[in-house]
Amino acid sequence: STDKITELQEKLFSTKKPLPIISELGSLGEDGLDVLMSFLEKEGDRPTPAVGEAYIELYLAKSPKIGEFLQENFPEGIIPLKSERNIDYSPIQQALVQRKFQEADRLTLLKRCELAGEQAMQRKWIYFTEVENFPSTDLKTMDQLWYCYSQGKFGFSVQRKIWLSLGQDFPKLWTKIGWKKGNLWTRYPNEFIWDLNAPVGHLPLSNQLRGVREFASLMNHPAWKESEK
Ligand code: UYC
Repeated sequence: STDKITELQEKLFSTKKPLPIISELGSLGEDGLDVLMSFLEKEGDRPTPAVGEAYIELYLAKSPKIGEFLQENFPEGIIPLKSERNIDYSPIQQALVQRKFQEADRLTLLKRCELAGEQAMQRKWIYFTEVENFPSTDLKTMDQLWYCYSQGKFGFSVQRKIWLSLGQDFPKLWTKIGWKKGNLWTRYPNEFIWDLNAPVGHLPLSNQLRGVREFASLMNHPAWKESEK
């Protein structure tokens, strides 16, 4: 077992596909978790899905020693919760590390309303013109939270990549990410898949009840173009 752990440790620091190794180490008890802590010490300042997965494995282990390590080194998780409008994104981070995806989705809509301002908070939905004025910093924070705490499956930038690959065709995107089956819309909330078995890009949701323009503004936001350069 020590041999096994040493082997996984070596692989972890050299492979291009660390995610399965991290999950395996997470299931191998204290010695495996020690490797994950050293992985976080080394890589924790560069958030990736691998770093997020290691953080979650450690967080869910619920050991006092590990709790102290996380509290000391990553009190706010592994994503810097930057906001240009003084918005607190820690509730989304809290939900995601516990893999409570439905709650994280509700919070992500709530925070988008907060970002849009007082009127959007009252009406509980967002105009596309408000999305255009969202600071890139805040959108990227929400996107990184979803991306890094979902093994790279979820997030606005993931949805955008798929949308671009489909020639910016929204109906094709909805089918691809499980928001529509044939002519039928997926019904909120029970028909959506609230775990990592969902199709890539399934979450977070954008309600299409008032048309596609809000989601189109999100997909077209300058935030994503900067990092694609
Ligand atoms: N809902 O169908 N949706 C709601 C989605 C549509 C509808 C919330 C997503 C189609 C109604 C979320 C899809 C449609 C409500 C989503 C989807 C429709 C509602 C809660 C696939 C009918 C009640 C947050 C594209 C044909 C609320 C919110 C209301 C809620 C998400 C109906 C997250 C991704 C066109 C009646 N749907 N939604 O926004 O406002 O309220 O009346 O997209």
